[in-house]
Amino acid sequence: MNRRRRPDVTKSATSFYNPPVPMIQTLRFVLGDQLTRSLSSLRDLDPARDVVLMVEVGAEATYVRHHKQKIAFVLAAMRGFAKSLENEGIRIDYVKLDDPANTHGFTGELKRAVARHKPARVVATEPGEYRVLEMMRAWPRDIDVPLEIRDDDRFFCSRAEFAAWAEDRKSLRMEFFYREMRRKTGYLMQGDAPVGGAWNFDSENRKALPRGHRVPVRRRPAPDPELRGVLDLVAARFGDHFGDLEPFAWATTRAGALAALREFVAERLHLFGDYQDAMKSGEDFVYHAAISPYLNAGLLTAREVCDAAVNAWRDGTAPLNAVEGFLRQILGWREFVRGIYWTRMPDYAATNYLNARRRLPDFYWTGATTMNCLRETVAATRRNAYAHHIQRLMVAGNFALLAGIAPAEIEEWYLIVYADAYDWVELPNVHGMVLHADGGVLGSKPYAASGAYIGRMSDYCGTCVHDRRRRTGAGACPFNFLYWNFLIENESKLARNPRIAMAYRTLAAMAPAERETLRAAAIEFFASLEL
Ligand code: FAD
Ligand code: DLZ
Ligand code: SF4
Repeated sequence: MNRRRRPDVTKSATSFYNPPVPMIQTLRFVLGDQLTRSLSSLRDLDPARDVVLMVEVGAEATYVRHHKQKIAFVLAAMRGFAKSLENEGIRIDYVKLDDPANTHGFTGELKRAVARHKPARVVATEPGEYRVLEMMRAWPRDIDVPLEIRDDDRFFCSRAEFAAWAEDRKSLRMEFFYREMRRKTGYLMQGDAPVGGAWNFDSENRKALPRGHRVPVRRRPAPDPELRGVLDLVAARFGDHFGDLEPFAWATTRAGALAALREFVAERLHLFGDYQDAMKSGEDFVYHAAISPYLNAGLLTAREVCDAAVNAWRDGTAPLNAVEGFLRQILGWREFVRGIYWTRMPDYAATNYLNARRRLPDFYWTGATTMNCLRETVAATRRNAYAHHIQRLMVAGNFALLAGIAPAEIEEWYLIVYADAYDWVELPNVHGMVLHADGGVLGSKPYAASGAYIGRMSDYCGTCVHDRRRRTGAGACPFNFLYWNFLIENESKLARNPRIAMAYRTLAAMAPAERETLRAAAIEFFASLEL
């Protein structure tokens, strides 16, 4: 069949593949975060008899009102992936957002496609979100053909394998899981022992950026031709969503994602470990990889990213502390949070161990706050639909923890604002790592920190109207009195935790009047924000 004659997925406003076509064996439904050629549902594809279904639906952009760049990224990446399959001679049924017949939901679009193609069966890969799995579980009632849901084997650890590892363990700790993953994959292993004689090199890592240090400029990927149309579509339909649409920060094709990975490995990986906790005004990416949207949507696989990092160590272009630190994020944290998500959902999301109830302050959207660290983090988030890990954890997250923001409110914010955010990865990070709302399932302690930490790891405090050295009184850094107030408010739940025992010893040594002053400062602060 002549490939050039195939309809162009970019030009049609409606489904461009028009049945009836006889003998459709399998309809293969691929979701917007499943853009991987080796996806389980595409594996045994027969181009002569199968059709791949991809659908742009309003519900996925609006069930929470995603950042404009996130929507544009997913839609442009979907179109690019469809085109690459089409170039292989695979039949695609691609429903665009502006198709007048679009029902704007996965179930409605699957039903319409089944009616169009009358396939013998439907095959899908399990989704990344519990919400969508619930939908899929109802599909056998909605469609009159057999449905096969396959494992998503793009991860190093399957759901079943994680469940087996977690079973009977009193506590689940990333460190031990990560060591299992190192043994399983052989990454940075010498027989049974870790290369370099240690499982981690954190003592060499986590430095602040030296004054005057210049971070290599992250190149913005050249815009893919597909992207312009998508940007216009998103501006027209979702213009009132949070975030800047342009300049657009992301590649949307596999080639672009691979180029971004190569650039990271060549220019930033060698200092990833040293500066993984560093923050700097105006440096939105520092030495981070900025590849999470690609990994989570499927444009890159976790294995090829880990291979690239480990090869850089083998070639001598990146040191062990950097490569191990980076590997730990992907082989360790990424797999671990997914395992927690799937073994604990749906009950996990409903827990609220610290009984946090306050509403989300408006400045998470507007950036209008005197706290410079938060202003910088929200501004970066708005610009790129990205903030690096320490901004997410120790600035936006730390504030939400200390202020007792209700888990559901801050979790929705994270799900909306980041281009890499899907429930399976966002929820455990926010609910567990940041808020300790799971009571310690994911991490042994909450990451509560005062202004001293932010002062040490960033240059934010230097230009802030608040004084990170002051606990109370005029100009005191809110992170300071909120930190002590947090410990006081949660004393009955946290004081016995050995990992924060030292802070509670300091609190115990504090004069009652000092405690009262800290409480009063926090209460006044909450009142000023109407929280
Ligand atoms: P790098 O710092 O360069 O790390 C490399 C890769 O490691 C990342 O691309 C990512 O795939 C993986 N990784 C690192 N840390 C984690 C982690 N804690 N959990 C899972 N994967 C990790 N990551 C998401 O992909 N989606 C989210 O919605 C998300 N929400 C987060 C919310 C909070 C409150 C926190 C503290 C972290 C969150 N993370 C999330 C994890 C991490 O912050 C991002 O993966 C990272 O910032 C992405 O940028 P990068 O590619 O430059 O990562
Ligand atoms: C995030 C997103 C958006 C904005 N739009 C679509 C879409 O139109 N079609 C689609 O298949 N996927 C989209 N996605 C990604 C889905 O939300 C994601 O695949 C599910 O949440 C399952 O993880
Ligand atoms: Fe943030 Fe406090 Fe530093 Fe200001 S002084 S930037 S509020 S940590």
